[in-house]
Amino acid sequence: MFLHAVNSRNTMSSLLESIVTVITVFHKYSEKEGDKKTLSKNELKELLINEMGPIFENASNPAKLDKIFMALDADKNGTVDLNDYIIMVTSIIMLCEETFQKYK
Ligand SMILES: [Ca+2]
Ligand SMILES: [Ca+2]
Repeated sequence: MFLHAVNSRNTMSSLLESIVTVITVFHKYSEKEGDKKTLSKNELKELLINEMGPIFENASNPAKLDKIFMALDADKNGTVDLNDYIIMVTSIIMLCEETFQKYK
């Protein structure tokens, strides 16, 4: 059922499609080097710059990237996993909503 929904992307609701995109983007970067299921600092940097440009412009600054990475790596094991990433995406959704309400 779930796989069928994911495979028939063109008939998907925009919310389901967005959820699949969130996961697909994570793997696009997590599979570049080392552990395929986690983001290294380099992989995170590329994801932030390419996919979140306007929000994380400062990710190309090594000191700023260190801070972002440490904040996301809640269990301090040197990698950002899907769970850490989803918490980041959720926080950004909340921020967007706040901004949206402010300027509505
Ligand atoms: Ca990786
Ligand atoms: Ca971690």
